Amino acid sequence: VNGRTIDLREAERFIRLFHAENPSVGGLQARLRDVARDVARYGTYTHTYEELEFGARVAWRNSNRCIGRLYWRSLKVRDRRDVHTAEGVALECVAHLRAATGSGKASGIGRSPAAGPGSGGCPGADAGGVTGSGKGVGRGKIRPTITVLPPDTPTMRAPRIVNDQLIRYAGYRTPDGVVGDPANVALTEAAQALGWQGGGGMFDVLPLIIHPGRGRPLLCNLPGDAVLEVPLTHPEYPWFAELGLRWHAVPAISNMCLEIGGLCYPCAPFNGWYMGTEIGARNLGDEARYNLLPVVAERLGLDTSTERSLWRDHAMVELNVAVLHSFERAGVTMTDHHTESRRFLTHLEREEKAGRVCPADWSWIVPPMSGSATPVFHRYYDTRVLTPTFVHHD
Ligand code: HEM
Ligand code: NRG
Repeated sequence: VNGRTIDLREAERFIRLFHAENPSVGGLQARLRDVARDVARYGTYTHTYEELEFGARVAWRNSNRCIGRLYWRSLKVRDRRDVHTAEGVALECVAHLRAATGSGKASGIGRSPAAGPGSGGCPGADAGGVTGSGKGVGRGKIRPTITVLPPDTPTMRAPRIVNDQLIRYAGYRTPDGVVGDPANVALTEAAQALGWQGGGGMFDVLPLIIHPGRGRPLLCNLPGDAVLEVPLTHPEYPWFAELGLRWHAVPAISNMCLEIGGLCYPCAPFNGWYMGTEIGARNLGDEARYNLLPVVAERLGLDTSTERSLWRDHAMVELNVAVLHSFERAGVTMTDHHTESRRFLTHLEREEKAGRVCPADWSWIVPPMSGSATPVFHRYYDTRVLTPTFVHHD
C-alpha cells in the first residue's frame, strides 16, 4: 500500500453507497468531485467522520464469517486517525479495552495491578481503576467497539499491531510440550526477543507489540484494569474450579485491515462479545490449543478407552456449560450458539427486507459443536464478498 495511490473507482463506489443508505446527508455530486480531486492530487482522500462510522459498521455487516451481525448498527466507532506514534497506538488500545469492557467499580476479577511481569508498561496507562470514558458503567457489560487509527497513505506507512488480538495468553515451549496457549507461541517468542519476561503460567497476558510506520517495534504491557477475566467454575462439579481455568472477557481482533472505499486502515482493533463455544469448544477443547477434553473426561470418570463412549462429546458439553455459567455469574456479556444462530437468521431476514444480500461462509457460521441442532446448519448462503470489509493482510 505504501507508495501506491488508491483506486478512485473503489472510492466512488463507497461514496455512492454511503449516500444511497444515508439520503438525508445530501451533496453527493460535490463530494464525488472533491474525492476525485484529492485522489488526483494526493493519491488518497480523507473520510468524513460519518463516512468512517458508516464504513466500519458496514464492514461488520459484510463479515461473512461472523454470526453476530444482527447488531451491526450499534458499533461504537472511536475515531483516532490523529494518533501516529506507536506509544499513542498502545494507549488507544488500552483505552479501547476500558471503554469496551465498561469500567465502573472493579468486581474483583480484573488483574491487578499489572497484567504481566516484565518490562515496558504502557506509558501513561497506569491501572487507575475508574479512568476513561466508561466511568459508572457496570464492568462486564461489553460494548461492540472499533478504534480506527490512521490509514496507509502513498507517503506514509501507518503503524500496525502485531498481536492478532489485544488480549492473548502466552504459550511457552518446554521439553514437556507447550505451557499456556499453543496458538501464541510465535507471538510469545517475539515478545521475549524484545525483552519481555513471562511468568511461565497457563494464562499469562502477553504485552502488545506495535510496529510504528518506521523504526523499532514497541513493547507494552497491558495494565491489569484493562483486562477483565472470568475464572471458570461449573454449576454442578466443584472440582472444576480446581483446574484453574479462566478466560478473558473481550475478544478484540487487532490484526485485520479495515477496508473502506479503497483506503486501508491496517490498525483498527474491534470487539464484540464472545459466543461460549469459541472458548469452550475451540480455545479450551482443540487438540492444538489447551486440549482439555481428556482432562475433563478423566475428572468426569468417563470411559476414554473407546471412542464409542462419546467421552469427547460429553466432556465438551460440560466444558461449555462451565464457560456459559461462569460468564453469567461474573456478569460478563456472552451469547450461546443456539441463541446466536436464531439471531443470525433474524439478521438475514432483516437484510433481505432491506433489499440487500447477506453473504455468509457456512463453514464459519455453523458453530463448532451441535451444528445440526442449530438452524444455521440447515441451509446455504450467498458467498459473494462485499466491501467495506475486514481483511487479513500479511
Ligand atoms: C468472526 C461472533 C462482533 C467481525 C466471528 C466468529 C464468531 C463471531 C463466533 C467466528 C470466530 C471463530 O470461529 O474463530 C461475534 C459475536 C459478536 C461479534 C457474538 C458480538 C457482538 C463482531 C464485531 C465485528 C466482528 C463487532 C467487527 C466490527 C468479525 C470478523 C470475523 C468474525 C471480521 C472473522 C474473523 C477472522 O477471519 O478470523 N464473530 N462477533 N464481529 N467477526 Fe464477529
Ligand atoms: N474465536 C476467537 C475470536 C474471534 C472473533 N469472535 C468474536 N468477535 N466474538 C477467540 O478468541 O476465541 N467479536 O468481535 O466479538
